[in-house]
Amino acid sequence: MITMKDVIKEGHPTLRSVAKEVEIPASKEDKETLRKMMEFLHNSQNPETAEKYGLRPGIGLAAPQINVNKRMIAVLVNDENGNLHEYALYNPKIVSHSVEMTQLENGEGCLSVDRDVPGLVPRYARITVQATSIDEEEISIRLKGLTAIVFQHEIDHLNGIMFYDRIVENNDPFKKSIPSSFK
Ligand code: SB7
Ligand code: NI
Repeated sequence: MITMKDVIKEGHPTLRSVAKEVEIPASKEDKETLRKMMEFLHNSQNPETAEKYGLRPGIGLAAPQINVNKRMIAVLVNDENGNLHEYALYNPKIVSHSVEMTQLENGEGCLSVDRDVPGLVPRYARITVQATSIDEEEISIRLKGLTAIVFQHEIDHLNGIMFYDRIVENNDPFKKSIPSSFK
């Protein structure tokens, strides 16, 4: 199973490189990596397993964060309306997005960053993502709110981008933001 010692930290060059496309059909090894990434998210959100293995709770994980430089992400998030979004994907791609932007009220964090980095991270309010699911179905999904933010954070990891690269100081104070109780 994946634990915190498998998660690489800022300063590691893999976090700054562009991950490679996964060849579909995926190899057994790639599929197993993606399955373990999702298992990590479940374990990290379960108070017993999180405590037992010392896991920081995570709502998303990108393969480069476990030093696998391939385009795979796992997302497990309860959105602001109480709906669960669970996705394990190969080669996710944002194919369209809103003009409107959003942000998490209290900024973002990252399992690969062991410090608080304050600041607002502008994200598209709505995105459409195409990807191949772990079951190898071509999917197209429309996302908004917290789920859309998490997807953008994870897809950024595939492109060597960290959340703090996007922090802006001069932000519109009237812009609608998502309360951080949903983080
Ligand atoms: C806040 C947290 C995350 C995404 C967007 C806003 C996920 C944190 C866990 N990760 O480091 C995943 O890359
Ligand atoms: Ni991250």
